[in-house]
Parts: sequence; C-alpha cells; structure tokens
Amino acid sequence: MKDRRRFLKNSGLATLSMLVGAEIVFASKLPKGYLPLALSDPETLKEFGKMEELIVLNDKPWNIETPSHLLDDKITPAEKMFVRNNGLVPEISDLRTWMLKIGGESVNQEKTYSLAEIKNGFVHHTYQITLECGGNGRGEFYPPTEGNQWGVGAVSSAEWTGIRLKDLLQEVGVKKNAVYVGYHGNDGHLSGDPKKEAISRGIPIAKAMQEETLIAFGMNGKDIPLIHGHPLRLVAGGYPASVSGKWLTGLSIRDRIHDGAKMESPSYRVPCEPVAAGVEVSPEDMCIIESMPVRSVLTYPKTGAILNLGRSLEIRGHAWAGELQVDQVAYSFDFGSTWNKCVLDKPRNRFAWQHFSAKIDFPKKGYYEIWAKATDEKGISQPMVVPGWNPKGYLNNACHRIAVKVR
Ligand SMILES: Nc1nc2c(c(=O)[nH]1)N[C@H]1C(S)=C(S)[C@@H](COP(=O)(O)O)O[C@H]1N2
Ligand SMILES: [Mo]
Repeated sequence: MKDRRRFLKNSGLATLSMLVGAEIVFASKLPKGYLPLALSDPETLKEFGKMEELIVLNDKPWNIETPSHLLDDKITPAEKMFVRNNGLVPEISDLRTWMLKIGGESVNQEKTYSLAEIKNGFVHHTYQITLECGGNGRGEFYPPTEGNQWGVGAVSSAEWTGIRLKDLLQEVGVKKNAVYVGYHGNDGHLSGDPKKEAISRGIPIAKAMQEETLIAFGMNGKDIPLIHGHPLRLVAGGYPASVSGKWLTGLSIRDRIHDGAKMESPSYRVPCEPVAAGVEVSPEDMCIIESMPVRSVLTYPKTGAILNLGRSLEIRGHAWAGELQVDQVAYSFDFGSTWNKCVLDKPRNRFAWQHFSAKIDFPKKGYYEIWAKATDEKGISQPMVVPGWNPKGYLNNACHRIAVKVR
C-alpha cells in the first residue's frame, strides 16, 4: 500500500497525466511529492479493496461512506462496506503470533488463546449482522456536530462467521459480579503513543451472552478483510457498530461498566432526556447508546433516476431496528400525504436487516420524491425530520428520501 503511494509520488509528470487521464494544467505548480486528488482517493479505495464510488470522508483516520444505491445487495459485499476507524490500521505480519488475551476483574482465570485455538476449539456459527455507526446520519444535524459528516451510508449487513463469545466466556469462567465485557484491538492511537488505545468499548454481560454475539474470523465466506478487523473481530449486532471491536487482541471481563477509550462521555452517549439543540450537556446526564433506533434506506432506484410514464417502478431497500424486528415499511411519493405498505421480508436471523420492496405507478409526468418509513415491533416509527439533537450527532434515523423524474 505504502509502496504504491511512494511510487505515485515519485512518478514523473507524464505518468501522472496518464493516470489522471488528462493534461494536468498548471502541472509546473504542483508541489513536489503532492498526489493529485483524482489519484489519491480512487487509488486508496482500490488498495482497501473498495469500489471507487465510495466516498472518503477522512483519511486520518480512514472513514469511508457507501452511497445508498450501492447498498442494494441483501448481503453487503466487502467492496461496498463503509469503513469507520478511530485510529491507525495495524500492519499485521505473522498470524502465528496473534493472541487473544482474556482478563479483567471478573474472569475466573486469565487465559490467552492463539488464532488456531480460537478456530479449532469451539463450534463455528454464521449470522448476517447489520452494523450501523452511531454517527450515521450526523451530517443532517443543526447546529452541526463534530465528527464525520455521514449521510445515510454508514451501515452494512455482511455475513459473519466465528465462535460465540459466550462459549469462550464459559470456558474461561465468569464471576458472578461480571457486568461488562470490554474489547481491545491493536490499531494505533492517532497520536502515535503506543500506550494509548484508539478505542476500547464494550457490551453489557447479557449482550455478550447472546447467541449472535461472535468473535468472528470470517466475513462473507472469506477471512475478514484487513480494514474490517482481520484476523479477529467482536461482532455484536443491534448496538452501535462501535462496540464491534476490530483487530481484537483482548477482552476484559469487568465488574463495572468498561472504562476504556471512547466509553466516557460524550463518546457514543446521548442525553438521557431530550435537550434543546446546541446546548451543553453535563457528563452525568449522558447515557450510553445501546439498541439502535428503527431505520430504513432506499437502495433502488438511485436519486436522479429518469423513468418513463406508464411503466411501474420497483423500489427497494432495507430496514432494521437495533435489537428489535421491523414490523412494517411504508412509502410515500406525495411528500408524506399518503402512505402505502411495502412488501417486507423477515430477517435472515436476529440483527440482520430486512429487505423491502414496492411497485409504484406514477399518475403523470414530473418530479417526485420517494420517502420510506419503517416501524419497529413496538410501534415506533422513523421521524420525518431530524430527531433529537445531541452533542455528538448520534442516532439520526430520519426517513430516507430519494428524487426521481418521470417523463
Ligand atoms: N479496533 C477498532 N474497532 C472498531 C473501530 C476502531 O476504530 N478500532 N471503530 C468502530 C466503529 S465506531 C465502527 S462504526 C465500526 C466500523 O466497522 P467497519 O469499519 O468494519 O465498517 O467498527 C468499530 N470497531
Ligand atoms: Mo461508529
């Protein structure tokens, strides 16, 4: 990866122009070693195995969003999966020395597992798990909140294979006073300080004991790609994806709520009670995000599509509701005046998103917006407008909207 960047940076003008596909006007003014933007993003995306259409929001650390129309697959392929990093992607050389250390106040006996012991010592399970970043949709909050300005594409639903965390916890033995499991990964802190962790979050012990909570080594039938946590990753669906620790090297069984990096307020917390937009909220009034709210995304057609009058349009998308199931998805093409039900599939398993579709017949030529609204099994629906402002811009589950023209 680095070699490629070095190669590009040292390339002569002719090579660069050829790669950009046009003459670089003002090339004489290019600072030495500067990589034209047209090259840096697509090239890095390719190096990470990502499609060029994904959107790089940040490169230090890498944060990459998926445009909604690329989420059309029922199971998200690796090349279309969003990336959210808090630190530096580790360089992994020798998997034979990779260790997973189980410790913490509430473990009966500290134990260290090699990768082979993890893979060979326990039964394997595969689940489709939807992972949504707590900050998905942040870009719409006003006043704006700091952090990656995600649109709707910080979500994925891949098939994860691994061992149940609960099987491993049973083997090491968990004391009665255990309340939380914290994770540790070996991605570097942005400061470069080796003593600091980039992120070390976790889950309540009951969540750790769920059947679908995995220590995963596989994704979509292959090894987990490096950028998504190779060789081991904690995968816990329904909660913000920040609890699904990548590059897993340790687990701490805690007798208190885990206090690792980004567990503290305001990270991944929202005001326990709603607040007015823009106010300051004191740490004791902020609560840790657990189950994510109901949400849906329209994945077909792509916004801007032009259709012919007289042909019905099939719309498609997915809906999910944290730890709950989605009960219903409705669509509107008259700005929310009337709603019709979509056909909604059952999830493949708990914590997998649900596919929906509908056929629309437009009454006449012109501009339309298609809105989608999901309702969870408790009867809670997505809001039409951006919901409760919060200091870090989490949990915007407002209805997704796309625009089409009929001619
Ligand atoms: N070790 C480690 N695990 C991590 C992170 C990280 O920066 N380091 N980011 C978390 C966050 S905030 C999210 S949203 C998901 C993103 O997963 P993905 O990059 O595989 O899509 O990973 C989570 N696990
Ligand atoms: Mo996240």
